[in-house]
Amino acid sequence: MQRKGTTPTTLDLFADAAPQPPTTERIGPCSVVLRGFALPLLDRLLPALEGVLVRAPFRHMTTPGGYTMSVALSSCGDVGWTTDRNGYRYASIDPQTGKPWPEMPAVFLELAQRAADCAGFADFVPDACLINRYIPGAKLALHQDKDELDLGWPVVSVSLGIPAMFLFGGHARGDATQRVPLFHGDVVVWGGEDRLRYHGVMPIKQADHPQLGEQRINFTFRKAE
Ligand code: MD3
Ligand code: FE
Repeated sequence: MQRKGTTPTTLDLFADAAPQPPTTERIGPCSVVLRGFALPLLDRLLPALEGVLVRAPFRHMTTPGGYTMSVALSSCGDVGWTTDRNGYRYASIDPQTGKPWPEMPAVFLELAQRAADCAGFADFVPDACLINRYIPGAKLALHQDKDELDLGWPVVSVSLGIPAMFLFGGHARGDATQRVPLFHGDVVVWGGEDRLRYHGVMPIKQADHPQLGEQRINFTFRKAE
């Protein structure tokens, strides 16, 4: 990252400096990063998140292959995403509590819709919000998201807490990946031809965030049904 009027350096000495104005970066034909887009809503987002997590606490799910995910998950909305030995699916009942997933807080919906609008996807009404928690060392292997019924809708993701290096691949697992750093408050919208691209998250580096501590929380908004 470089700033006008400063000499380019490889080491960004201003990484923790005052917030920068919002910027939009295109990372694919139908994908944009909206830097800092969630920051103005943070005072409403964090209490809403706490409310969801009281009803649907983070848990480490098992993949169909028998591995325990290093990322802890929760969900809110009409349906939540779950995985176990039987496979991946969206379900209206949280298998851990036996109750419906918590309602999607209004501020979550507002953020997802505003971001989708900015990226050119009007009328996005997500019915699911997956909440991922990464602690240092946690990672997400390259995968595609294709459990949603209508892949014409985008996915909107919101990053909070310590940074992550997002891996953005192609349509085949072996395709080259580009690295996209994601920071507290960044929102990304993926749609169109990018919707089925492989993606993942590199192991999270040790760091401490003033508000969220040693963790990264990521929301992904989807229209699943
Ligand atoms: C690109 N989460 O929950 S968000 C996931 O940072 C997931 O927690 C990552 O991948 C995370 O499935 C990345 C970014 C993301 C989400 C869905 C996508 C990127 C995507 C779907 C298609 C293409
Ligand atoms: Fe994904």
